Amino acid sequence: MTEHTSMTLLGLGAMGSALGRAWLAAGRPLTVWNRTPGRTLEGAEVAASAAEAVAGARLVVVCLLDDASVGAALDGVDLAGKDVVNLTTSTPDQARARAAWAEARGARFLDGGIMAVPPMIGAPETGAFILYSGSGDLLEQHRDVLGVPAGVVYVGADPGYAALHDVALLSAMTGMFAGVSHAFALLRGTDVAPRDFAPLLASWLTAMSGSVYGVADQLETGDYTKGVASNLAMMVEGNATLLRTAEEQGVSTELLTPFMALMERRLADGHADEGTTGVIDLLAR
Ligand code: FVH
Repeated sequence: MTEHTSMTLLGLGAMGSALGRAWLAAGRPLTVWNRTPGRTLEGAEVAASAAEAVAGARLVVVCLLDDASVGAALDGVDLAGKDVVNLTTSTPDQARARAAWAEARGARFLDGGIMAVPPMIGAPETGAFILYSGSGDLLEQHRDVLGVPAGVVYVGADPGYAALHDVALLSAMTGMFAGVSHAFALLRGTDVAPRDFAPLLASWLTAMSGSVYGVADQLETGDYTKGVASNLAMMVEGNATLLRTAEEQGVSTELLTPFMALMERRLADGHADEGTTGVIDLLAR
C-alpha cells in the first residue's frame, strides 16, 4: 500500500471541485471544506470547518475566489508545520504578502497560477499546467500529488512570480480575445458563417503565435530591428485599411485604436524599421 501525505482542499467552487475530483480519481485520500455547506465531493471526507480540515492534514491546498477569501477562510487557523499551496488567483504583491503571512504562522508556502479551465483539469492531453513559485522544497516534496491535476511549471523562489507569469499570460489572452471579437464583428451581417471563419482564424493565430520568440530575441539583444519581417512603417500604413474596413462594415474601432496609437507614436519617434517590440518601451513606466 502506498502511504499518502494527508491532504486537504479548501474551496469547492468550479475549479476546486475539478481539482478534488482529479485527486480522488488518482486514489488520493482527500479532506474537503467549503464555506457554504452542502458542496461536497463523492469519496472525500468533509470537514465542518477550515480549522478542522487544516488540523488533520500536512498538505493544505487552497482554491478560493480571491486573496481576501483566503484571508477570511484561514483567519485564526493554526498553520504551524503545514505545507500551504495557494492556487487562488492573486496579484504578485498579494502572493508575496500571503507567503509572508503563512510563513509567519510557521507554514511553508507555494503559490500557484492555474493555466486551465475546469474541464482541462486531470486531462493532460489538453496542455493544462499550473505555474508555481515559492518554496522549491515544498514543491519537490509534493511534486507527485501536485502533478495529478495538470502539468507542473516552477518559475522561481519569489512567491510573486507564479502570479506574475499567470497575469502576463492572461493579459496576452485578453488581447487575443479582443482581436477575435473584432474579427467576428466584421463578419456580422454578411453571409460568411462564423463556423466557416473559425478554422481560418485559429490557423492564422497559431501561425502568428511564433512571433513571440522574435519579440523575446529582440528584447534580449536590444536590437528591435533584428529579424523584422513586417516593419512598423508598413504596418502603420496597413492600419488605415483595417480602420477603413471597420468603417465600411459598421464596426467600432475601439478595440484596435489604443494599440494602433502606440504604433504611430513609436513610428513618429523614428523607428520605422522595427516591428512592434518598441511599443513595450512605451508601455513600461
Ligand atoms: N474557473 C476558471 O475558469 C478558472 C481558471 C483559472 C483559475 N481560476 C481561479 O481559481 C480560483 C477558484 O475559482 P473557481 O472557478 O473555483 O471559482 P468559484 O466557482 O466562483 O468558487 C469560489 C470559491 O471560493 C469560495 N469563497 C468565496 N468567498 C469566500 C470567503 N470569503 N471565504 C471562504 N470561501 C470563499 C466559494 O465558497 P462558497 O461561495 O461556495 O461558499 C467557492 O468555494 C479563483 O481564484 C479563480 O480566479 C478559475
